[in-house]
Amino acid sequence: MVSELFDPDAWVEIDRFDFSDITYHRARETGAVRIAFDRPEVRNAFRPETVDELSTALDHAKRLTDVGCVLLTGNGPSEKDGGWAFCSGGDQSIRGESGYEYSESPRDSEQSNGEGTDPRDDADENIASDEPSLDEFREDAPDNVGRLHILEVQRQIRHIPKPVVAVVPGWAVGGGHSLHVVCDMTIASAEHAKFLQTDPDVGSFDGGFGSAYLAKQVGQKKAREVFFLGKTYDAAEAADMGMVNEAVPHEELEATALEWAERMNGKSPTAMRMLKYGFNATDDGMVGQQVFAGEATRLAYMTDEAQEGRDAFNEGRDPDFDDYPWHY
Ligand code: 1HA
Repeated sequence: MVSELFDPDAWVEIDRFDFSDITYHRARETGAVRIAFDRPEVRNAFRPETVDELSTALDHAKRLTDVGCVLLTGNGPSEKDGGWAFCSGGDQSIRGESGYEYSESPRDSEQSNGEGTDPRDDADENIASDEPSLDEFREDAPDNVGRLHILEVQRQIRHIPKPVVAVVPGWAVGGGHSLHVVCDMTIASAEHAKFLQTDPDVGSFDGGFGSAYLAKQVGQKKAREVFFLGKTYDAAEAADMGMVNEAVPHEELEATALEWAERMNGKSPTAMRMLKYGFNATDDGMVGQQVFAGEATRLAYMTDEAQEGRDAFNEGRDPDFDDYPWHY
């Protein structure tokens, strides 16, 4: 069983990756993928391995040109006590002095597993690993350094050119809360979803999207309350605050999320991409401008006008833009 809320008839596993901490499926009927934390016994806390897998799946989902929506959720319930979770943030049991540590030194795991341990290696030759090979490090270089690379995943969610929906069946806590904040929309279980910021309880702080972007969603006073008082909010309260789009009956959570995906997939991919980047742009500074402008460049590339510029260069002649007006 993937998860009690998971409908096996609606999804097919993407099994090219050997994931241990997440599950990854694509919908049979619409262009959507479902990425789920799969550590329900620890309320879906993430460790570095989880973050690597999440990053790989998001990068893969980005490249699926027939997929218009990503659903991010947590499998459950916990076999131990029946508790539900979206994600409870960084796994505190493997937190070292400078961040979250791999269970095995990355160098040892590369040696013991040999080539292809990065799921991206044998997944698709177009999906290259951006990690340096560990034999490029000096023999005595520190290796199992603490990681905080969930922040890289936050940026992936922010920049993937399609909506990402947080589908919250239970606890969204700490770094898990920040993940829901950074997603484009959040749908939550009316009965079981609970939103809580424990960062300052464990001496951690997401001073980036997790707090600043939350304040854009719920207002400064309320966002400060979330972090400074650490109160727990249910789905209805979170919806009232403006950080959850809709609270739905627990049993209908995933089906409703899939309906949302289907609905979004009926829309123009270009319009959706430009909207997402347009929404991001004001908060993302020059990076937001760059990402938005990159898509404007793509649209321009698709015009005869830009193709005349390319053709003129390739043919060794001056470009002739006379047919193209100075639009106003
Ligand atoms: O803030 C950041 C970052 C900021 C900047 C850059 C990078 C960052 C990266 C990460 C983070 C953070 O995520 S910091 C915040 C880390 N998370 C927490 O502080 C949440 C800790 N957990 C809880 O507060 C509670 O467990 C809970 C509210 C999520 C659930 O409570 P509940 O339903 O009463 O269950 P509980 O019995 O506490 O937990 C069930 C099991 O899951 C327990 O294990 P067991 O006793 O059964 O062996 C519990 O230890 C385990 N568990 C839950 N959350 C975590 C966890 N184990 C490790 N890490 C967890 N986060």
